[in-house]
Amino acid sequence: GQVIHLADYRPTDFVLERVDLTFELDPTETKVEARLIFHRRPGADIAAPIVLDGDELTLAGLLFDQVELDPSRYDATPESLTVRDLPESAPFELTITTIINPEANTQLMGLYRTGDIYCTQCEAEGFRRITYFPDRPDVLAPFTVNIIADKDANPLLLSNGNFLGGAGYGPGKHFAAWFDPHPKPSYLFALVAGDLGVVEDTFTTMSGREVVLKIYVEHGKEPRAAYAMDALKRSMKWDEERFGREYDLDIFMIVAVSDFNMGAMENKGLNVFNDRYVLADPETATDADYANIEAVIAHEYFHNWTGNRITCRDWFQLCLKEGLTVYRDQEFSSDQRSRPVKRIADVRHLKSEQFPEDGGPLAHPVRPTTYREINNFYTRTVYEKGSEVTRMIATLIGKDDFNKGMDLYFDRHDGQAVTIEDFVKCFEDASGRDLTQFSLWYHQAGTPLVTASGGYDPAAGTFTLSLEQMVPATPGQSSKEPMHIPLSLALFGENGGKIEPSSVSGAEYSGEVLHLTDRAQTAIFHGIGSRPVVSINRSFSAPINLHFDQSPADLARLARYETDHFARWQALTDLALPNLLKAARDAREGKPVACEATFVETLIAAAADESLEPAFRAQALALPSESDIARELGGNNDPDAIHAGRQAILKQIADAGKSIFADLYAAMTRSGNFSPDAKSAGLRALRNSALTYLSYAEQTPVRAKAAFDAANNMTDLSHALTLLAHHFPESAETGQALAAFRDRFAENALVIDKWFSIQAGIPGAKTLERVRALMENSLFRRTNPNRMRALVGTFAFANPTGFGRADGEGYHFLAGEILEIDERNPQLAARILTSMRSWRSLEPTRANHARAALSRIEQAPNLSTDVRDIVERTLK
Ligand code: BAL
Ligand code: ZN
Repeated sequence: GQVIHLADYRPTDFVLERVDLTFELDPTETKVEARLIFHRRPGADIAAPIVLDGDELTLAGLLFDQVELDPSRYDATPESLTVRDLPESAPFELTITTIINPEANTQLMGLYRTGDIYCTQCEAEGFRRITYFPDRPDVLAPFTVNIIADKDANPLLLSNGNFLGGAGYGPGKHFAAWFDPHPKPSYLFALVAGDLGVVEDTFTTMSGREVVLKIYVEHGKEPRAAYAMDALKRSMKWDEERFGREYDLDIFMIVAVSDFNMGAMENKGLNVFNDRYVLADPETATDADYANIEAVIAHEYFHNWTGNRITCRDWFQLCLKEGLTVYRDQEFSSDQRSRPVKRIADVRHLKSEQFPEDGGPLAHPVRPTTYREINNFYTRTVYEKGSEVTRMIATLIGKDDFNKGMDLYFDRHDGQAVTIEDFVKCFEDASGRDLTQFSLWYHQAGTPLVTASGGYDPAAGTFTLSLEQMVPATPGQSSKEPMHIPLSLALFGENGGKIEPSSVSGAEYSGEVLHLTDRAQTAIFHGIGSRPVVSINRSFSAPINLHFDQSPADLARLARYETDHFARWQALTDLALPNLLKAARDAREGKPVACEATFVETLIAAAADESLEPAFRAQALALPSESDIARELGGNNDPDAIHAGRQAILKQIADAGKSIFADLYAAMTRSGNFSPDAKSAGLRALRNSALTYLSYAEQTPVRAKAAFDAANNMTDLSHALTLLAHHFPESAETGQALAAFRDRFAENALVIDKWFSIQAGIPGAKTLERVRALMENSLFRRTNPNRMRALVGTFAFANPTGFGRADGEGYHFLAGEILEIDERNPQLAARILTSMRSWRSLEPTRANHARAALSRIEQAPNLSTDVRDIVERTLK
């Protein structure tokens, strides 16, 4: 594939007026007839031909204004259809016939089969695998879709928009027609056909229109769609109340399918979901599953305005819809659940997933300027950092102006395909603030490092804070400009209570936000009567690394009385990290590992503090992960030493807090009825956390096995199984529990995914053999992306000691798998391969093995563009 540059963007020469599609569905020979009405864009070159995109297509017929076109006027290849000698300005119609094979479509892009269902995935460039088309997001048109299929096998025939009608169509067949009046780009097209069960409900919008809601799932799974339906209705209501956005069709449909590359897809009026983000009941779904379902249902629904009504001009603008929509779903979940706990979870995720991306060979700006394969840009940076950039706009200009800017965006750009510049302009116009420097967040990759140091002058009553920022070099960007970094900041007294400065000089400080705009800046806080304890980057107001040398005593103070609970958690993390880093170093040198007392005491006090939410306390007890420690260590990393050091610290906390953990575990007895709400989930999380520490202290699997046997919901059951498998892998209890779990859930694919992924995550060098054996298990399905992600993905992404075993066999195993997956599903292969992104920070022996494995992939013949792009960038 060639490199695409943002700078080369040009509007199309032809305007698409209308699309009329007819599908005659057949598993191996589906006939697609596309009637497309175009006219030449005023001002476009009158000699220009029209060039339509294709991907592995064969042209089976071409009419021009209903008449067969002379072959001298067109060229068709699998990748494009070019038609010449077109009218200067009059509209004309092309009728294009293609024959496609859904059964053979293992890429899961375009029209494919999942089980006995026909379904589509068109974002980003899947529509061109269905018919020749101007397959780019700035070409918008209303679509009419006619679907013809066998009636028995496909009682359901679905597409976007409103249902026009249906009828019999010859022996054994029927048809249905759909019309979507909202002009849309092809990536939002969807078609589903087959035999599915349905859950139905209605929602009355704020203007009083009744919308029919339908969630389609496999027959028999209808009860498991109830929570998704509830989340959908709450999302619809929230978008009306928070952003004034109302739904705009008569019907909103969700279809859950089991073979899907992404999490879900926001096709207009017809969302298609990976079934793991729809199906839930207490017996089979964890609290995390429920939270994810709520978030993904909301995310796809919110795209109806941020993505569908206002879409992207080109794929470089992907963060326009994704960053904003992640921000919206995070806000939704914060309002539905606990805001600080949601923020902690989101920041944890950002740091463990996006920071390594931003600090490695795959780093790219939130709004990139080049790509070779757009599928590889559905990244944590575009999504999660994109959300953080939106959040920073709200922090910078304040909530009122942010709301005004959003209203302006919806008013000004409804029905358009726009850019990040258009988006930012709305907030500049709403607030009167110049966001030019701020916009560097879209254009400069890399996580900024802010170094802070403070000094108190009692005589002058001033506190002086010196700040420096540095944005690391990233691929293609060797030198960076200083960014506009909004730092939420507050000063506290040594015994708590906020200290309000009388004035601040040297930096703008308003609404408790300090604006860092220069490379180095000194802010002086005046009128400070006693030594302050400073809290910087509260609520993680900016996605940065902060180096601020605070004493353990001050961190312990913040952990106790910061009014922002996110900042309390941050203080606990900042107390933990030096201990974990030292433990990793000591373990590597064979020295005994010891933990600082302030840290252990503060942590245990937080765990026991009944004034805090249980979910918060559970978050506090979940120490930074091994990959977090690796990132902080920065290089020459030995995963075994990191693991050993962290385990030693956990054991010391467990021993020190044993009686408290025992009390917690006993006190948090299960209530009779399961409820997936956030409060109940928090109680389960804290109880399970106590169980983990107790088991570390006791060093036997007995209590975990008892918890496994007593569990009445999947959260407790899978937690107990994970504890058994990860900490007592060789025990008889673990063997029994794994077997019992498999037998009980063998028929439930989503639960069996957990069974695979728990085992793939067992620390240590032996797990590779287990993973290999599991691939031969009768429950394993190579062709199912969820299953592949559960086993191979978990092993590569979430098992540093197993995947990163010293002899390099883990990396070589992955190389073999990537090449195998790539033949079938390049997108999936490329995604799993990104697990190698931090290979350069390994110690030399492992790094050499990793490089050899990557080179083996790079040198393989017939690599997909997807994998070639990732492997070459990773090695560069
Ligand atoms: N647009 C792809 C799936 C999602 O982000 O919603
Ligand atoms: Zn999205």
